[in-house]
Amino acid sequence: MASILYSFRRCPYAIRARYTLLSLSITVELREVVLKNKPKALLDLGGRTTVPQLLVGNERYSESLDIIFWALSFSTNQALVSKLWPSNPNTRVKIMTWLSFNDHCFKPWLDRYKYADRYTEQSERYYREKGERFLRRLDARLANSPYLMGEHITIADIGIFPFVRQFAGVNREWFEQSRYAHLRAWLNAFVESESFQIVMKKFPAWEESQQVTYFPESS
Ligand SMILES: N[C@@H](CCC(=O)N[C@@H](CS)C(=O)NCC(=O)O)C(=O)O
Repeated sequence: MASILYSFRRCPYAIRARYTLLSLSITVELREVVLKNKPKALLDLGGRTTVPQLLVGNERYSESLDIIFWALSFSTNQALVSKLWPSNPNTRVKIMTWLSFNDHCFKPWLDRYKYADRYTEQSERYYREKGERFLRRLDARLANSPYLMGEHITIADIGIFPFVRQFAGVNREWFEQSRYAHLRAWLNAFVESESFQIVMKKFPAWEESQQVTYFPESS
């Protein structure tokens, strides 16, 4: 039986999980969730009900990074695994630091920028400028290499690009003329990739009675 992934198409956490699964050619059963109407099967698991969540037999991975690390350990493509998650301890610390900064420092500003009409204490511009601190760092890094850790894509890139995409989408005109040319090129390469088209394919909300849907779909 395939592992089960509860997912939501536009969720940046779910996008990074699906992108990693696809990159490592791991097929799962996809259950597309409507956040306002979560399926009973997900609620019945108890505890966290956020997406993405992966069920592998009796094991449950209820955080996107847990899913990414499960996929890395499950894959038999060692050459690719060692590119996505290099064995060098310094590189690993750097990757985790970037991901942690993204999730804990950048994401809160992204939410405020995206929903500035709900966070009325400050202006949209204020929130954008707070988020830009991260964009500046990313852009400086990408001025010297195509990916955050150098010549090869790692889980730092996969784990961060969906959040930058959301930030860019709040005011596309602003982003397109912003000074972050390296970051734009990096983001565009992801968004225009064939993998991203597969990752973003639309699926109807999952229902218990439906036929199994696989991700990625077999071609
Ligand atoms: N830290 C979690 C965050 C996941 C998360 O917040 N997902 C959002 C969708 S983007 C969600 O499920 N929201 C619904 C809820 O909080 O009930 C992860 O890395 O997977």
